[in-house]
Amino acid sequence: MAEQDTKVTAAYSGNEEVYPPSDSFRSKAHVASMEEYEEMWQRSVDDPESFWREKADRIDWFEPFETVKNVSYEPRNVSIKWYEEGVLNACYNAVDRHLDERADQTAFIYEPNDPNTEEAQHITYAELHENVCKFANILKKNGVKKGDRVTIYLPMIPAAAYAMLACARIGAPHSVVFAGFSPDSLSDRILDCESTFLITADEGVRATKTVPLKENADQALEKCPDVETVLVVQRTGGDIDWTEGRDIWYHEELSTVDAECECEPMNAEDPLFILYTSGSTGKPKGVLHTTGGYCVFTSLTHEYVFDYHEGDVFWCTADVGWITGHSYIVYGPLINGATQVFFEGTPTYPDASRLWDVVDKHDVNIFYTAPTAIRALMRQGDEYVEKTDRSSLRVLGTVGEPINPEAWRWYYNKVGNGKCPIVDTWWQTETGGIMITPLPGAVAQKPGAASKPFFGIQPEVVDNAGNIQEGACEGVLTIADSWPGQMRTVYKNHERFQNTYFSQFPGKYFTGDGCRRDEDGYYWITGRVDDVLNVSGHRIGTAELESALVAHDQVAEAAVVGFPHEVKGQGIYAYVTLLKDVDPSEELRDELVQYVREHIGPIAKPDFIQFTPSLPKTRSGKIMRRIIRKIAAGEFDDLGDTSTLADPGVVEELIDERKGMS
Ligand code: 6R9
Repeated sequence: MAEQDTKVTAAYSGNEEVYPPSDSFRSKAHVASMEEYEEMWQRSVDDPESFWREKADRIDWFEPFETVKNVSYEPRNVSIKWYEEGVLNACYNAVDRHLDERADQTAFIYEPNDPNTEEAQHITYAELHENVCKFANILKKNGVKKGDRVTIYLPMIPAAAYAMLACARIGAPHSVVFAGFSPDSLSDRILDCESTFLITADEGVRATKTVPLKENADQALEKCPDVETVLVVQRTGGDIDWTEGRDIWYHEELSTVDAECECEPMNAEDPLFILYTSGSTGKPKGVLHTTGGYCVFTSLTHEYVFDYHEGDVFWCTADVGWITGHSYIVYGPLINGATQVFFEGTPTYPDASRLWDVVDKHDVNIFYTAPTAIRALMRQGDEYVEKTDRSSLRVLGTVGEPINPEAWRWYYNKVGNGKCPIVDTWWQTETGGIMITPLPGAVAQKPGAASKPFFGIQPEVVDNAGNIQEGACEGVLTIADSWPGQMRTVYKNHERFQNTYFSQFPGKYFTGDGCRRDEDGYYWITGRVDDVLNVSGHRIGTAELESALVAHDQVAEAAVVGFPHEVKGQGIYAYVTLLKDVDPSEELRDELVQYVREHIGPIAKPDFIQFTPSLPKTRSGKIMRRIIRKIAAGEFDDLGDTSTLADPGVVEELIDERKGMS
């Protein structure tokens, strides 16, 4: 297939590359022109009530709502409610309501880790229903009731989706903890949401390795005396320890329960789940999402943003441990009755063709992944892509971090053969669903730009003082009004919710991201403006990393910053000051890397540790992060004003040490 010409059309300013949707794509798209998009967007923000009332029809309600929206962004009194009198069940919408028409349609194609030893499995909507009902009955039989929080620590196996949907079915909010997190991270999350029920597996598998999930869980539970039951799913059959009276096997329980289970009627504003995410300070926050608005928003964005049509095979490569997996593997696509690939594997196992082999094997039409995966595959060489067919692909998507234009072009030309629009979707755990993205049939794409707001979303760029910027500008990204998928609170800490998101710029939701808006009104996300790193699309707070490091008994002080990393986007750079009588050594460096890995998880492993006798600080004792960020990036020339430092000599020392390292 020929590569489509890069066009710079007269309608767009500047010399940037612009990739308009092709006529053939537009002819079948839900939204087929810029005019149509703009008209719909305008209507959605001029009269949000009628827009969101109409869109709520897409889901099934047991009892109708009256009020569409009841929101206050008043900084000390934030309250967000959508469809507040409505009664529904998220699992009913994702599963049961499809049974009349699509009982035999595949819901999930489970593609296991190793394609050479295990077959893909097709799970129909009828089978999904049976599995979820049985799972829900296991939870009920073991004492889980509406409102109880259930922690899920599972690999990417179908039971993870059954577990989430079973919780939704009985009205028990789930808290999924990514299976790559350490025992400490798991116990923190269990304790914070006071869960007494944990679901895990014996082991997970990733490429050629196994992950000792049950062992991690056992370790975590030493700190969680209130956990009464651990339901264990067998994945590998590996040896595990067993605590009688607490641990139960999923496969044994299955034969004791029946395959019918009523869906609990839930209020639109009842919690659906809690998902922890890193903030700029302290421990991760329990982001709480509720039922009605989340179902409307995830299913609507799934349909429009990916131009999803009946019969499409959709594949989001995320893990259900992240928000992307919640919204675009479990809830959004299932509510739309989609067929999806559910992928346990990794992009480079057995080799770097794996993703494209799976695309061919299951005729995937819509493919959604992270820039870090694209960059990693790009480095392996074109031959791994070129030897595959990929002609089934129609739309490509990215999420999690900005995509650099070079990786964008490779994705567009090599993976998509120059014929698939790329939707660069900006959103957050907190937003529940996609907020800024080019709609693929309507909005011409610019490599690296998240582009235009979704319906109902009103981005506002402000300066640090909160002044709204007009036209082409750069500043902090805020959102002016609420949308149905928005988080409702930080679990058990509404104060933190208000302080984090609504206090900086009163009357607006503060995203924590910086952005630029160009002459065409396109949004370009420039990265976090707070102390949160984005490593391979995963958010990690520098405060969490620093407290893990200082917990080590030879460390006096630590400061962590991000630095540009070719594959991960951002890497982790830690400055460590040791206690007075401790000498720096390679062994200690390795030990600290390992220490952080064990305390948070492999994704948090520092790439560099620089030992330093002291850190640049202001006279009031604040670490000058601007300076240590530049030094970590190897940018020594333009350090800006260092006159406020307590001891400017420290900077020279840091630079010399840094130069000695690479
Ligand atoms: C969905 C998800 C959110 C943070 C967000 C931003 C970054 C996400 C992006 C992007 C540039 C995109 N981010 N998508 N930056 N372009 N298309 O990733 O949620 O894990 O909460 O991360 O990720 O910095 O604030 P989450």
